[in-house]
This record gives sequence, C-alpha cells and structure tokens, in this order.
Amino acid sequence: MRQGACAWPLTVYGSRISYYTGKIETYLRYRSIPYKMGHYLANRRRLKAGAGVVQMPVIELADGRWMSDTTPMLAWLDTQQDGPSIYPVDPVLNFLALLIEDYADEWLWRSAMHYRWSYRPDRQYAAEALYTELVRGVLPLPRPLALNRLKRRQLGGFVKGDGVTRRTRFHADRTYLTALDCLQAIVSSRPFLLGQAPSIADFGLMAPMFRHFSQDPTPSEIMRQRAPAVYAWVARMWNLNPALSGGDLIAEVDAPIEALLQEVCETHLVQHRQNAEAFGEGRTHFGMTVQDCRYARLPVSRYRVWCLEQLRKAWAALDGEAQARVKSHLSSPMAHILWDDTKLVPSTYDVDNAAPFNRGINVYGSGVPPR
Ligand SMILES: N[C@@H](CCC(=O)N[C@@H](CS)C(=O)NCC(=O)O)C(=O)O
Repeated sequence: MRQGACAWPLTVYGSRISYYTGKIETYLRYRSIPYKMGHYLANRRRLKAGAGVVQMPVIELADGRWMSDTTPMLAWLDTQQDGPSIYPVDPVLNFLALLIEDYADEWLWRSAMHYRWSYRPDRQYAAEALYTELVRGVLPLPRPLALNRLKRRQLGGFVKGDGVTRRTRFHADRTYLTALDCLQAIVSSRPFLLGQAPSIADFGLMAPMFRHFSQDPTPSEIMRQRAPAVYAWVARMWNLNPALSGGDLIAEVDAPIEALLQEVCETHLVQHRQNAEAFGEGRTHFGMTVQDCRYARLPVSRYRVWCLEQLRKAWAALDGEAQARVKSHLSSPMAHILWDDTKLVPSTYDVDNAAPFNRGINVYGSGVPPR
C-alpha cells in the first residue's frame, strides 16, 4: 500500500446487508485497507454535513475527508495502491469492465430490490436485519412498528416506486436469472470475469451478487441450484488473497463475455437512453420497453445521467483502434448511446471532477424514488 497512513483507517457507514457496502468492503479486504464500521443511522447528520448525502456507504477518512459513491471511491482507492490495478491495462477490456460495473450498479439494482422486498421470507429477513443493525436503540420505535415501516418504505419506494408491478415482475425475475446464466458460463472456466485476476467488473458485480442475491433466501437458493460456479465466485471474491489471485487477463473478449454484453445492451443501455432523454425534457418519470417488457412509470435519475456521461467520456478517450475493437464486441444497436451524437442535457453533477470527495447526490431524489 503506497499511501498515506494518514487516510487510514477508514470508517465505513453502511450495513452488512447493503448492496454497495458489500462492494466496497470486498475491495478494502482485498487490499488489506484497515477500516471499521460506523453506525449509519446514528450518524446520518454527520454524513449529510461531511459528504453531502445520506446513502450506504459513506466513508470517513482518518484525515477528516469524506467520500461517497463506490464507483469513484474504487477509482481513487486504486490510485493509492502499489499492487496491480483492478482497472485492466488493455483499454478495450477496461472500457468493457467499466460498462459491466455500471450495469451491475444501476441495472441489477431493481431486480435485487424486487427479490428482497417482494418475496415474504426475504422481506422478513431483511427488515429484521436492518432493524437489529440500524434502528434498535437509535429510533424510539417498537419493533413491530419499525419492521412494518421498513417494509413499507422499501417495497413502496424501491420496488413498486421503481416500476416493478404485476405486469413487469416476470422481467425483474428474468433479469437476475439471465445475469446468473451469463456469469455461470464465464466463471465456470476461469476464476474471475476477465481472467486470472479480479477486475473492476468483478468488484462491480459483487454489489448485487454478494449482499443481495447470494444472501437473501429466495435468490440465494436459486443461485446454489442454478449457478453454483457463481456461488463459488462470490466466496472467492470475499476471500481474495492478492498473493493467490494475480495473473493474466484474457487477450481477447470471448463468447461468454459477449453474451453478457448483449444483455447489458438490451437492458441497461436502453434504460440509460430513456432516462437521459426524460431528464433532458424535465420529466420526473418515464416509460421504456426492455426486451419484451413495458415499464410504464420509472423515476428519472439525474445521477444516472452522470453515469452515462462518464461512460461516454471513457469512450471518447479511446483511440480509433480501441473504439473499433469495442464496437466489434457491442454489436447491438442499443450500444450506440455510448458513442452516437445524441446531445444529452448535462447532469451538471460533479462538474469539478472531484468525486468521490465532492458533495454527493442520491440515485433518486432524496433517497427513495419519488412517487
Ligand atoms: N451510487 C452509490 C449508490 C449508493 C446507494 O444508493 N445505496 C443505497 C443502499 S445500498 C442507499 O443508500 N439508498 C438510499 C436509501 O435507502 O435511502 C454508490 O455506488 O455508492
């Protein structure tokens, strides 16, 4: 580790069942960066004052700085390391890995929230876990009332409020199953997505696959039955040892990665285009058709417009030869939003490029999707 003992240890404000907290902890453990967990709810005013946002995770550095948003956090943390970077040297692999991270962060989220809060045993498990870890002793609420409020907030806001209805539910289920099938095909033949070493694609996918899909009762049983190699990969990622996990990445993108990229294009990139267009028109909600499913009313996210801007910037930074290679692996017309001349209305988020040390924003409004 190169850096600044002055910045460590870190205090991570999050939860042991949180999507993005699991992603960042996987990396901190891999690099042996010392950290402790801080109480999220008891410190929410400090998080708002320090990082500008109350979301999981927010990180306080020992030198008094604050970070939010795991994507720029990982990018910054990785500049502080001596070991081989998790960002591939090959610009094509690097671009595709960033795209997979974004798909894991911003597309699989809906499906993960649906599995956790739509299914009764999963909802009960998650509400109990959040109550015990975050609420008990902090908010003066009787346990049954707290559990009910948690379930209502999450199911109303992040499932129904994020477009999962009787008509779209099959697709929120299928999104997970397709991701599992794609990943099973990849990690059955090598330890990590892009070869013998973990990359940002693996760390990104740990967000949904670890704290949600491999832990929540319903999707974890599906994972064990349908994709045991993915179950093993999750454990491998959580138990990473840099001495045992170095090695080469694939020289060329292969068919199993292309199948995953096809799914990314058909789902996540459709959502990116529709969300950015609706943002540009000043709308609060939008509809979209993904594969054979019509989502009628989804909340617009300014943060996701910024994510798309970041991907388009990464694309623009590639030279002509790398761009041609990327295009050869993203044959779907849905991929064109990454490079076509669509004029996006700027998000105006993080215009100083200070993330993760900027004033953060939530993915939706003030946290929960607005109805
Ligand atoms: N882009 C952020 C997203 C963080 C995020 O949305 N975390 C969720 C929980 S895992 C959250 O705090 N949601 C807001 C809420 O529940 O109020 C990141 O990568 O860290």
